[in-house]
Amino acid sequence: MSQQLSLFDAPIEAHPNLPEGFAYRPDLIDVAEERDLVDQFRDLDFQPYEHMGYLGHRRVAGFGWRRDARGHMVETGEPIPDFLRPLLSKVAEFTGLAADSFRHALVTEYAPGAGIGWHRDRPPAVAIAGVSLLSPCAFRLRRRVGDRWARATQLAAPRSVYLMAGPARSDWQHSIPPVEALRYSVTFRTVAAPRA
Ligand SMILES: O=C(O)CCC(=O)C(=O)O
Repeated sequence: MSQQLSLFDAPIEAHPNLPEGFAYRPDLIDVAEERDLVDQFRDLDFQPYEHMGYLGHRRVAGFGWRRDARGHMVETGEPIPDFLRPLLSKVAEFTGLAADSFRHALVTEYAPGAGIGWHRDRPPAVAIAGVSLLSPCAFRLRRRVGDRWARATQLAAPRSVYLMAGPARSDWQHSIPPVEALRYSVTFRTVAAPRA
């Protein structure tokens, strides 16, 4: 029988102040693994993040899926590169999800002063796991409750991993305020769509 759990069986621990479906673990990788990944990023074709004419202050290199001109996610068929596979295995183990259920990988480069505004990752993304590299960030979450915002923040340390699934992905928005020093993230997404 497969050792992998389905998304619905995944052991997702909710911290009292953090949304259901959010999980965090420090030290997913060690300093040498972090350095090797950052070395490999030098060969990636980073592009400025662009969404329907809006240019973000961060650069991205994506695999498996991309956004089309209307902002819809489309499958590209480009495989997740081999150098990200050991990281994906660790992420999969952390989430309890099968590694091959993660079909989108995105490497994001945040120069000092870059962040990401409030948003929710919409379907076809189902679960998002993110690894932080080189510098910490405040990973903020919020959800509308009547006329106020419920809020939570997780400090995402370098080499840590977080998971957003269930309500943390579908009901809560997330954002990262401008970072003080160069930060990379590698986010992996499971996708609710038949393979192209
Ligand atoms: O850099 C991160 O950890 C978050 C990235 C993110 O929110 C996104 O790509 O939608």
